[in-house]
Amino acid sequence: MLPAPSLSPKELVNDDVYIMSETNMTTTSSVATGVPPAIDEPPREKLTKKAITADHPTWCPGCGDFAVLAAFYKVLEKRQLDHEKIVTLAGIGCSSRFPYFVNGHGAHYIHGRAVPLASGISLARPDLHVFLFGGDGDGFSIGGNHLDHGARKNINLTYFIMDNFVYGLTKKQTSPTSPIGFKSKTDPSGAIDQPVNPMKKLIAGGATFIARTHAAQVNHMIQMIERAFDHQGFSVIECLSECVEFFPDVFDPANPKKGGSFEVIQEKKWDNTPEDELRHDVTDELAAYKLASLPFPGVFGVFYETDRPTKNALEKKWIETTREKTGGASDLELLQKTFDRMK
Ligand SMILES: Cc1ncc(C[n+]2csc(CCOP(=O)(O)OP(=O)(O)O)c2C)c(N)n1
Ligand code: SF4
Ligand SMILES: [Mg+2]
Repeated sequence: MLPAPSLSPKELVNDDVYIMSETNMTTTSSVATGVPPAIDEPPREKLTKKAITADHPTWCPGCGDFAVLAAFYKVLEKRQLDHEKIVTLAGIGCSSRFPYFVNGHGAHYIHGRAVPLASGISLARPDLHVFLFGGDGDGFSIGGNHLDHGARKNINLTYFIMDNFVYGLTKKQTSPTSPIGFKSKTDPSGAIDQPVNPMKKLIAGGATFIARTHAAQVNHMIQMIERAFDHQGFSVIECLSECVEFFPDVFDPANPKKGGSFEVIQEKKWDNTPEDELRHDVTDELAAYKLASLPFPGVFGVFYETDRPTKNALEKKWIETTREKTGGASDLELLQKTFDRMK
């Protein structure tokens, strides 16, 4: 048998699993008494940028992803989220290195599989703030199918897709958002396939919050992250984030500092004015689809937002109903009953 870990008295009281081990049965256990132990909460320290910052980002100088990280730090600081409740998850790619640079719970997971991982975490621990980061390849190519299912299930999480129209980490292959004609290692004579339209894909998939932003617009990014975070459900932001190494200048047409124009969606204010007739109703799926059809660089802001029960809420209700039906039997008792039936 492994030696018992050496724990402080406080840890002993708090760690039910440890208390339940055969070598450590104790009457102070919350399991034994059914009464959670009273613990004095130490005063919370302010969540600062220093506290959230982890490793120094390893992106190329000038990469758009730096600005995304800065915007995310700002949101965490502004919202003063409980530090231990912050979870950042990602697949594989330059953009997916994101969790390394955030001091919080997190995982740099399998390419394209971050949505299922995040879904499990969100469902099992609804108290956590689940933030998912990744690239266009990770989200729309290998992970495209998972994206659709996360969206239709309306899992409660915030997904930020850093779209650079290229596979950056693997050094310039055509991505699902690369424009026709883009020359890459996989399309030396220019891409010939119709690119994915992220907004249309997300609307059709059933995401309940869909927005678009640009890494050169930090304030706009912050606004979009906050709106997505406040939304209950599967909220996704596509952010044009330049890969200066393999697809430079591609987002200049939407960058006023580079001669482009950043056109922000004017949302309806419901103020009964004639101007309001022309503003965008974020709950109108067809209107969102029309906005998504505008030629590149298109418009930025919230395309679509709707209220639909999350899988988190539906599953919780289903678990509660089942518990009632089974007379509050424990998980172990239910499992035992299942085994008994199989005898
Ligand atoms: C299963 C699997 N297939 C392929 C790869 C190789 N791979 C790693 S990252 C990547 C594409 C990353 O592109 P994107 O998601 O757009 O991120 P970026 O690097 O552009 O930020 C690919 C194809 C992998 N790691 N795992
Ligand atoms: S290769 Fe492109 S996406 Fe990757 S870190 Fe460098 S600039 Fe950023
Ligand atoms: Mg990419």
